[in-house]
Amino acid sequence: MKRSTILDEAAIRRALTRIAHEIIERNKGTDNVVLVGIKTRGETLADRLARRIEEIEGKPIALGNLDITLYRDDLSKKSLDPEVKATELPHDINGKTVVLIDDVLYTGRTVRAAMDALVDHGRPDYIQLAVLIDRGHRELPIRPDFVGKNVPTSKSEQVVVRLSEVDATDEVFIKQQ
Ligand code: 3GP
Ligand code: 5GP
Ligand code: MG
Repeated sequence: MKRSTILDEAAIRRALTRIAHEIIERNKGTDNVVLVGIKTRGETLADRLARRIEEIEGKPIALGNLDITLYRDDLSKKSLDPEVKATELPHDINGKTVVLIDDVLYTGRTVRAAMDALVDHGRPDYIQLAVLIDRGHRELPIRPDFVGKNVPTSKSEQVVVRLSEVDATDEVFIKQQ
């Protein structure tokens, strides 16, 4: 397997610290902000961002998550539509700014499904998108507001995201299938 590292542990930490500052700055604080992670690794990233933002701002931030699966039995057919499974949105999102968080942005179909689920739940004033990696190949007019790293990929490559809470290590690398 050919493998090339994109982000190591320190680089992931720095990217998340920068994104935390960007979210605070863009929204002039976080009083009206709800972070919503897309499971599984987006949820982990949302937890980390929430902790970082709370350290910086000195007060708690609203946090939720969405569980989205794809209507497919393999990951090679990229264009099938994702389905929203379970949702934990403990906070009222009406009139709020929701920041969706995912590990990798690819076709954009997962984010579209997440936005559908959000608007069923309430009417946020704004929805923003934060991703650790944007690997390109969008199939919908969706773009991230906050990006850890833009990584041009070929469709045959896979971006592997390892986060210590789930995988016992922090690393992002590209795997050639
Ligand atoms: P994660 O969100 O826990 O990281 O989509 C289900 C899981 O498979 C996701 O796990 C996602 O990261 C991972 N995955 C890896 N490569 C792909 C891919 O090319 N497409 C999709 N949809 N998921 C992928
Ligand atoms: P989408 O194609 O809808 O933008 O992405 C679908 C889901 O799969 C998202 O949760 C996204 O994070 C994940 N995903 C897509 N491509 C990759 C990839 O190459 N690596 C990883 N780790 N996740 C991916
Ligand atoms: Mg993901």
